[in-house]
Amino acid sequence: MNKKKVIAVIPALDEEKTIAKVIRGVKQYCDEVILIDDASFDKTAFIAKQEGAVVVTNCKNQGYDKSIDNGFKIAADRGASVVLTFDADGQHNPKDIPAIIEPIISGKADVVVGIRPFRSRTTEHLFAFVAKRKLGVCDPLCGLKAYSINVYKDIGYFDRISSIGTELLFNAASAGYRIVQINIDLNRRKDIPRFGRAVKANWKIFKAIIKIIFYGGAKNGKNKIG
Ligand SMILES: Nc1nc2c(ncn2[C@@H]2O[C@H](COP(=O)(O)OP(=O)(O)O)[C@@H](O)[C@H]2O)c(=O)[nH]1
Ligand SMILES: [Mg+2]
Repeated sequence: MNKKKVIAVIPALDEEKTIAKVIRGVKQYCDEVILIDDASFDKTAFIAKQEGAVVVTNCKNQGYDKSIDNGFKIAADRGASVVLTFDADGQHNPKDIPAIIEPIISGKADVVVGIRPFRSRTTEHLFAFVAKRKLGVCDPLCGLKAYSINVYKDIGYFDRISSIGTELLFNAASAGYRIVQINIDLNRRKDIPRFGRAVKANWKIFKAIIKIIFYGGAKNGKNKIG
């Protein structure tokens, strides 16, 4: 039987404090790790290479969505069947990976989305409300998601509207792909989020909501997830 190749894509910006432990944890459950270092000022890329990740270093900051999109292209070229996204800051628990990838490996789902036990920002609640009503997605901004590579190959693009890692999920949901949602663990971040402090991060999320409503898959709500 052919084993399905699982590749993790980790977007990272200045995460030297946590990246070694994150990669070690993720490697226990994935065949390969691709780290997209988005012009970090610190040693994130150096440490990630030492830990055996495939590292892409952007010369200038391209943003979360472009970074993930690039990671998916590389994962597809490297023969991935399942691709998951995982944060570099230590908030996610690698022990959740088997449950996140299992529905795809066993052919029961095309996309699996984590549901975090808490959300930090007001706009995250608003985004979740919109996503739940439109498509039944409870926690669209959860950074821990897994995809069958076929979804990416069929629909593609994370970076068309830059909606913080939600575009492919919404387009897949709208197109009728099978979405499964799973409760995950979440540690608290000890320093400032790389998306910025409260006002900046809330503004980014608010723009993402508007983009998803008007341009993304969410406007087509006919394929509700159960
Ligand atoms: N490639 C890339 N990664 C980013 C960027 N901003 C944040 N990240 C990464 O995305 C993940 C989530 O970011 P974080 O600031 O912790 O968001 P929060 O968990 O919603 O507070 C972390 O792994 C960050 O290093 C960016 O501009 N580019
Ligand atoms: Mg975080």
